[in-house]
Amino acid sequence: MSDCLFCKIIAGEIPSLKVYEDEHVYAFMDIMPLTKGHTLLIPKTHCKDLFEMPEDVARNLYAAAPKVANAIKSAFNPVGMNTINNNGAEAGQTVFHYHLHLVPRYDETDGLKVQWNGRQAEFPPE
Ligand code: IU
Repeated sequence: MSDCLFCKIIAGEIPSLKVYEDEHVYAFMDIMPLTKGHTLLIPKTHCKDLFEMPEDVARNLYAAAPKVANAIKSAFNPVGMNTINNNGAEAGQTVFHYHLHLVPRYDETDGLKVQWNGRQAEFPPE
C-alpha cells in the first residue's frame, strides 16, 4: 500500500533497525520502545488488522514469532515478554498495518505503560 508507513519501512524507503526478515515478515525496533528491545513484527503483505488478516499471512507471521522472540531474549536477556496487538483506533491502534508488539520484561517493577482506549493503563497496577 503506497501510503502505509510500515510498507515503506519494509521497502526500505524509511529507515528502521531491522531485527529479522524473511520472505513473509519483517521485524524492527519500535521507535518509541516501552522497554529495552521492544520490537514490532509485521507481515510483508499489507493488512490493516487482525480482522483483515488472511490465514496464510497469520500462519507465516506466527511461525516467525518464536524466532524473533528468542533473538530478543538472547540480545537483551529479559525475564519475560508481552506480546500485544491493538486492532482499531478504539483499541489503541495508531498504525494501520498489522503489527505484533514484542515487549521484553525485566522485572515486575519495570513500569510498562500501555495506551488503552485513550487512557493510560499501568502494569503492574499501582
Ligand atoms: P500501535 O499498536 O498501533 O499503537 O503501535 C504503533 C507502534 O508503532 C508504536 O509503538 C510506535 O512507537 C511505533 N512506531 C514506529 O516504530 N515507527 C514509526 O515511525 C511510528 C510508530 I509513526
